[in-house]
Amino acid sequence: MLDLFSEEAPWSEPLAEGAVILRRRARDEANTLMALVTEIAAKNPFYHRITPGGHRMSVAMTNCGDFGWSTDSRGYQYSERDSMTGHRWPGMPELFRQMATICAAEAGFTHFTPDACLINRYEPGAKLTLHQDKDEQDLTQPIVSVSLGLPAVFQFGGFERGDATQRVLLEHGDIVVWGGPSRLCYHGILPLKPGLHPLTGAFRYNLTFRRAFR
Ligand code: MD3
Ligand code: FE
Repeated sequence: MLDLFSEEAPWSEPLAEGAVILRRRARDEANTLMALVTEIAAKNPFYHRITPGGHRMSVAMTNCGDFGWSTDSRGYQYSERDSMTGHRWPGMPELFRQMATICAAEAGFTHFTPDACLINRYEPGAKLTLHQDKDEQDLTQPIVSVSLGLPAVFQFGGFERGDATQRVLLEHGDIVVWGGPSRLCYHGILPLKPGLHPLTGAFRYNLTFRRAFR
């Protein structure tokens, strides 16, 4: 018999001090979110950017919102325009803004209003080496991350690059809110395993909602 209620409801898992995974929290919105990502990418395509060290990133990126994060020969920065195109970033869809604010509040961070959304696209083999996110002005503001499509192994450690790391699988629809002390933890993504997802095909997408400037 057709059972419309067989899917598990979202659940939450504490991950570290100030960090919580809202499992499958974006599952119902995933189709709409992906359609919006496609619209954004039609205006401002995904690029593999070149880091100041001259390396081509295996993750392709675009942004939406008042500011976008990118890297080029000059460094890493938030800017109002894409230095590749000279254009302003596409606006942040209302659904993005609302989900980020609501999920931050569910994790205990009230009044979070993102001004930037970085969209990462992973293809098989793409990875993000251990790093900290500290290009934002106010590090007391959380970051909300939404994973869509193929699963990836997320790695997170401590406040020093050499600290022990834990591994967590991030799957389609998972949202993670990073605030408090966890905001400055080193983290990364292991090389993506090839696969086919019904919504995203051969890719994994990750949306991170950020407050870049006060
Ligand atoms: C922990 N993105 O864009 S999302 C990034 O899946 C980034 O694309 C990964 O790391 C991705 O900077 C991981 C989870 C995440 C995002 C931001 C964080 C974890 C975080 C900021 C601080 C601490
Ligand atoms: Fe990061």
